[in-house]
Amino acid sequence: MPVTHTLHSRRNTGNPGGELTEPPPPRLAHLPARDKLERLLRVAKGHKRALILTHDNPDPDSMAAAVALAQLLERRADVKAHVGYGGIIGRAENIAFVKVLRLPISHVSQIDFDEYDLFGLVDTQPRVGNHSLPAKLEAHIVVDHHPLRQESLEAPFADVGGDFGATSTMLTEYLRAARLEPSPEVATALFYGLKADTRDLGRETTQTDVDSYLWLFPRMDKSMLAQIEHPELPARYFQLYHTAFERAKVYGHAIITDLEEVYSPDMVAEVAERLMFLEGTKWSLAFGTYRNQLYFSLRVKDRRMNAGRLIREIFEDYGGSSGGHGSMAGARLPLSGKAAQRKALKRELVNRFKEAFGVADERPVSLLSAQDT
Ligand SMILES: [Mn+2]
Repeated sequence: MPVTHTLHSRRNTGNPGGELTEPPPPRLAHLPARDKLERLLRVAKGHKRALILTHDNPDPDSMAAAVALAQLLERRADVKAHVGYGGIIGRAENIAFVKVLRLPISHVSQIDFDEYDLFGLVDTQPRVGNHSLPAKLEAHIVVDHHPLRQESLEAPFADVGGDFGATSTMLTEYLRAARLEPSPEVATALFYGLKADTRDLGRETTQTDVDSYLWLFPRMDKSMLAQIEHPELPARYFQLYHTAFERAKVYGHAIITDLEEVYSPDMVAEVAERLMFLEGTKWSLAFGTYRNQLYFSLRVKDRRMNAGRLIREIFEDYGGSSGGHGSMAGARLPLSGKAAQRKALKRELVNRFKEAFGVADERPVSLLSAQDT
């Protein structure tokens, strides 16, 4: 059973008041897939219409997991299910992902929340602040591979914080437990979601991710995958990279770049990821503005450092929302005030990061004039 290793990985530390006479029930994330499936279907059955939401500016892992969950609810719980997202789908790969696989997803502006009686969140959690479920509505179903936030356990069904490199892996486990054959499109979506989140199984990957990858491989469509992975790119993509390289500053083992206005918030993450490839780099930070919000994206190579915790600590003080885990994290902060104030805020935030990277006193070198080591 590929999930058994998670039984030993983490213990439930939630013990409100310390007055429990019997041990708390094991957390869902630690149960075998078949038990989780049974619980999921019990929560869903009897409802009429489900809305599954990804996180905002969704990545392939989020969209694949949402579509797979919707299909699972339709076929096994008899609930009509739709997938919605907030923000925009901006990266060329992600646009191709939705188009090539003809994924049935709609923008929240096209969704009437009153039409639904069951709500799900995937690849995010209720209080993270990066999804578009209105605050007055509660999520019934939460499936996410990011670290558990205790409040998420208040949802009737919360499968959160197991050892999975991708939420797509979790959904693959559910499909297998339900003996549900995914269509080639859904299999391709899950395969690419898993591949992208684990960077080809090379980052924060567990045995369950590998098992899911191998299970999906014969079921997915290779030519569709190729169209997604090698999309045509708009001119502004190259223009953005031009800006990124031109403005990137190297501080010893850290590289930081200010992208100014970006055409899509997920490009901030892509650039942070790309600059991490610079030899000798341990920290990569990129930031940019999109529709009056400031987006930060952080990548970390040092295993002793936790990107998610660091970015949370910094943005907590500014009222922004953030998320992430060991090696990658992101944050978003609404911008107000005049240009000078915004500039000061950015400088302040960058200084906080520089301190955390241990390069506060380092003299910056422009990437374009940096010497090879
Ligand atoms: Mn994910």
